[in-house]
Amino acid sequence: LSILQYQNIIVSRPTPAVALVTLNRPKVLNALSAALIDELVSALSLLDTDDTTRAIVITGNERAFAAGADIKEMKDKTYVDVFKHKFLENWTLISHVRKPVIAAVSGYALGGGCEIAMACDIVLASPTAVFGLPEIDIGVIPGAGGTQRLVRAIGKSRAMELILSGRRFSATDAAAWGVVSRVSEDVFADAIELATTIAGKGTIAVQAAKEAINVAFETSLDEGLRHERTIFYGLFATQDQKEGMSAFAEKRPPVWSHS
Ligand code: CO8
Repeated sequence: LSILQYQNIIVSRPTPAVALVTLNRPKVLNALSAALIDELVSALSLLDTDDTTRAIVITGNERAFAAGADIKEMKDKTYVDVFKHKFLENWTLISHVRKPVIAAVSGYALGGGCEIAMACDIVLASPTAVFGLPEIDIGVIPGAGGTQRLVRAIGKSRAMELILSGRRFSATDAAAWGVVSRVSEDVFADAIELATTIAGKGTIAVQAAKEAINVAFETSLDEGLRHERTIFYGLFATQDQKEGMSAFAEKRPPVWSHS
């Protein structure tokens, strides 16, 4: 990991199995330039295939998780530019990472910043976090999942109100509505602690659980239940299932081989 050097993000390893990706354009509140997104996507791809990494935390700084796509970079683009070059299309890879990804949000999570947080598996927010999809105020709409994920998270009426008005919402509202799992006084430390807990479980079961939960967003209940059962059965082919259940019967902690 020490070889992962970037200009717009910092990749570090706070605990042996956890990778921390810090968005790092503090002067512009971590505005998501194309270069930043390229680096984020590239780092996540590498971490996803790195055997030592079992959970990932994405964060910003106290003042901003990210205040959205870089408006100054976008403002002169034409339809042909964005269509032809699939502007920011690669950012969707964030939601295809197999490993658990936790967003630790402090300060602004606006526009693309809010969308990146919502694309993560778990979002923790500091009491100062400010969420919002203000794209309407710059003449566009959310373009990175906002109109889809916010509706699924908080329902149509609230999503309509927030996206059509561009109004920001607080950490407390985000927690009450289920956009974030909880408000945390020390969001950076708590996210790493949660990531470390998850990284201490059997990797295959963790990734299988994530996959099964994500199916719930994409299909009918019947299909989802079938998918869940298939994944559940599949885990009986793993060493970790043998170990986990034997350890329970033998009244000892399991030792995962992640295989
Ligand atoms: N883009 C570019 N620069 C930005 C952005 C941004 N989104 N946000 C802040 N900055 C810059 C400011 O221009 C300023 O730079 P400078 O010092 O050179 O003038 C610096 O950051 C500090 O910002 P402010 O002076 O504005 O700080 P304030 O505390 O007064 O205000 C706000 C903070 C409220 C967050 C304000 O900066 C703001 O409204 N920012 C824009 C928020 C926004 O509209 N976001 C949505 C962008 S559109 C979008 O995200 C579409 C998503 C598409 C897909 C993305 C894929 C991942």
